[in-house]
Amino acid sequence: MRTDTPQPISLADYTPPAFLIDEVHLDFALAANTTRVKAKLTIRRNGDHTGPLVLNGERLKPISVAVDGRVLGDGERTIDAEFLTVPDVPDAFVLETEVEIDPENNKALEGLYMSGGRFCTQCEAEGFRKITWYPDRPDVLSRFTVRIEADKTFRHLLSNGNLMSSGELPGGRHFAVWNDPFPKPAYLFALVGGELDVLEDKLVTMSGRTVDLRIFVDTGMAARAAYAMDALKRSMVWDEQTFGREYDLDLFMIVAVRDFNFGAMENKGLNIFNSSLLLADPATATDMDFERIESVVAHEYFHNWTGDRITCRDWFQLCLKEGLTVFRDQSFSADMRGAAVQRIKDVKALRARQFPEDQGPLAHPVRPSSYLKIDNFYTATIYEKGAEVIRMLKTLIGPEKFREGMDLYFDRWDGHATTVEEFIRCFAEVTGEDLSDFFAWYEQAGTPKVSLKHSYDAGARTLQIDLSQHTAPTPGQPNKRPLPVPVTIGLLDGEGRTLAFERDGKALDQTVVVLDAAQASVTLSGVDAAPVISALRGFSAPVTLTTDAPAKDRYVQLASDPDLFNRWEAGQDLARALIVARAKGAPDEVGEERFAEAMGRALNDQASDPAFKALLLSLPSESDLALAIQPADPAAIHAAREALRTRLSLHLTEDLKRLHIGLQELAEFSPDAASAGRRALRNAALDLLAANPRAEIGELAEGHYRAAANMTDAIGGLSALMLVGGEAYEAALADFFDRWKSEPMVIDKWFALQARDPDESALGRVMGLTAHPAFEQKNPNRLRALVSTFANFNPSRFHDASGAGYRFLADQILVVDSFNPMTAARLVEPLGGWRRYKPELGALMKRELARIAATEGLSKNVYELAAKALAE
Ligand code: B3K
Ligand code: ZN
Repeated sequence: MRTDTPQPISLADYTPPAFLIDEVHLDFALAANTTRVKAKLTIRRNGDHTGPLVLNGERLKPISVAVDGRVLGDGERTIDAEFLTVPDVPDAFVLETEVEIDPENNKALEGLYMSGGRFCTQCEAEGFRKITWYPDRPDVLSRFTVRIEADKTFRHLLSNGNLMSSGELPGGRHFAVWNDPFPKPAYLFALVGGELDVLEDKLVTMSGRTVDLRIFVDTGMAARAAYAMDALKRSMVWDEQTFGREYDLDLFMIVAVRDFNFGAMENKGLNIFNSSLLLADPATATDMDFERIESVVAHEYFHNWTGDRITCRDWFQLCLKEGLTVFRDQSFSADMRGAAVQRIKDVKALRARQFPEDQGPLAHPVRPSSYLKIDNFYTATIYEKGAEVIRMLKTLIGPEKFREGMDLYFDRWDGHATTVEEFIRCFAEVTGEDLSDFFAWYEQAGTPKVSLKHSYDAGARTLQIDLSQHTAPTPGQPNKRPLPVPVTIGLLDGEGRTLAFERDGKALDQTVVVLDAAQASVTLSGVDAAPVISALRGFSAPVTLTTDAPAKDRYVQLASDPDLFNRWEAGQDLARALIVARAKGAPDEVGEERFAEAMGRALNDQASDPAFKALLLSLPSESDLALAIQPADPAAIHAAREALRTRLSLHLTEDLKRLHIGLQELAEFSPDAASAGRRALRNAALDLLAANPRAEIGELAEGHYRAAANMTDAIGGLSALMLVGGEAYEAALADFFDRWKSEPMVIDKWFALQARDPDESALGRVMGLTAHPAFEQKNPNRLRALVSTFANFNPSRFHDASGAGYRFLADQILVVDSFNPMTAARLVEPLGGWRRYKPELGALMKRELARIAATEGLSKNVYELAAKALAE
């Protein structure tokens, strides 16, 4: 049992740094187990701060510490597990230190570590302190010069900024010196050393400067970086055109590594990527991979302005860079791939990840006010809800004022570390509006529930809409205040035609009603017929909406709402209600049949886009449904959802088969959105056909798998075959492994696919796979492919009544925590929501959490999440 209770860090306790650093010179002598790091820091006191110099440093083997050229004796400095303290220092001085570190045995993948025989770094949030002693906080900005020396077998020696010099050294060694002219915090430092292939390109920026672009990858893989390079160039142009932001160095580099704790990292001028988010070709990557690569390349590139040039004062301001940068990458993807489809996908992700977080023990505001480990706050709330808040701001003030506010922000804060208040202040200034109420979106956790009631007066041709909001308490926030919720509304008549109306004397097709109190009403006039209300169009606010509209209105919307988000949403709402009714033991068979007919019509709508239809066909996920039925019974939800899928499958068999044949692609593979949309629809049709597994469908799926000319179709075929099961599936699975065993990223897919198997045998299979020779617990991608996919995306099997699924997850968390706390902590979430499940299950989940929390030597990362999940 752990005896020390770690102390939280609070936003209210922020104080400016005591010392500032004007120049940093780092000198690395790279060696797998004994890398030497010399640091020369030009330091001065900040303002009238007094007191000792305290620098962060962890797992460093001290060699020497000197102030102004004089080596300090033992009595003149103290070194403990977390800090170097020098009690007596002048107001301005040069500190020189030397330490030794062991990159090869660094399996936490934080600081300097080795992946695939190469050196690489990950410093955000607090990894730099594992490289050298330093004020490891984002508000200390400095200019870095970095010298790297290594054996020539480590052919490329890279760091941030521009290459100043390089050359040969005696003894088969060489060196490179890099300088980054832009002041930056230590978390943006990066270093890479090793044998790599490079894909090169160039881009001429808006002011006519030529920037060299280089993507470094595993040897032999350069061709697989072509799509990422293309995405990078499109991102650079888009940021110029959309936000007026130009790239600032002469060189932009990306390096792909296989061992990485998350997706990618925006180090200044030297992004480091998880190879799964960078390398792609049609044979080994799915359309979803291409799509994610495009968006993550853009995201990390956009950080150059929102994150690097302007950074966060402290980690409580994380959404300042992350929410804003997600908003920027979502806007980019919308422009690249179509706004409606992109919006639907973004909202699906928000609901899948952020909504459960907001309803659970880890609910926190977009800007939290305390934490134990900042690593635990790289959450869907900070990222995805953070992006929603920016989107609402733009909706409320309009696109022109939004751009003006952004320009002011870039202008005012370039080269600084700042806060969310200062960001919002820019918009308040350009609009002249008081945005203090809006700021509550950053400070209040929880998903508001908005309800809409209406009354139509045919004689007066008026429509009154009454809106109200309520947010349930979240941990530490028992009382919630109303938030300003922008609700975008349009009207349809009973035939689905747009119904114009007037608001405040203005003729309109659509309007934004701002619900800025507990309740608000609006009266629209000139409404010629009893309307179908299309509310929260485009998902104009991150809330859950309930309305008093009858189901028939949803059918009108499903057939013809011009707002495609709401057209899709209508289908989801209808499906959700039918599945919930069945899961509660009151199936609405007539309703299900009616729904199947409406889906058939939607599928045959020639005007609508295949990518959109594919989204329409996929029913709300089981975890989404678990939020709608509380306490949740995953087995009942799974059965009810499958029943509706089977009915759709039966009802639509001929349509689905026709789509499957008609959408067969004969042309050469192209990753563009339209082609990907056709493949998505074809695979969705096959998936739905497999919901009614018969020999004939088994053959169809097998044929689909065997004929696949790209990874999207191979996985589509294999997944459908998995639903049918039997020998053909086992044979295909073995074939797939054999074919791809030397491609780690494809083998990750092989593990992930089996982790999603809804069959009763899945838990046993997943546990067995942890003993497979290809399972690597120390590689986060492989671990997540199996363990996290199972716990997050296979609810009916994870929530096995015996509790064996929970025990399996807890065992994995404890083993991984002993070497990689950050990744172990990311596995805790599926247990965290135990209160939302039926009591028998909840008790078993809680038992595993208690076992985790009581484990000796547990990391702060896992402790924080387990303890919060258990707190009353
Ligand atoms: N900023 C990084 C995330 C760092 C996570 C550290 N635990 C990637 C990104 O959001 O772009
Ligand atoms: Zn980011």
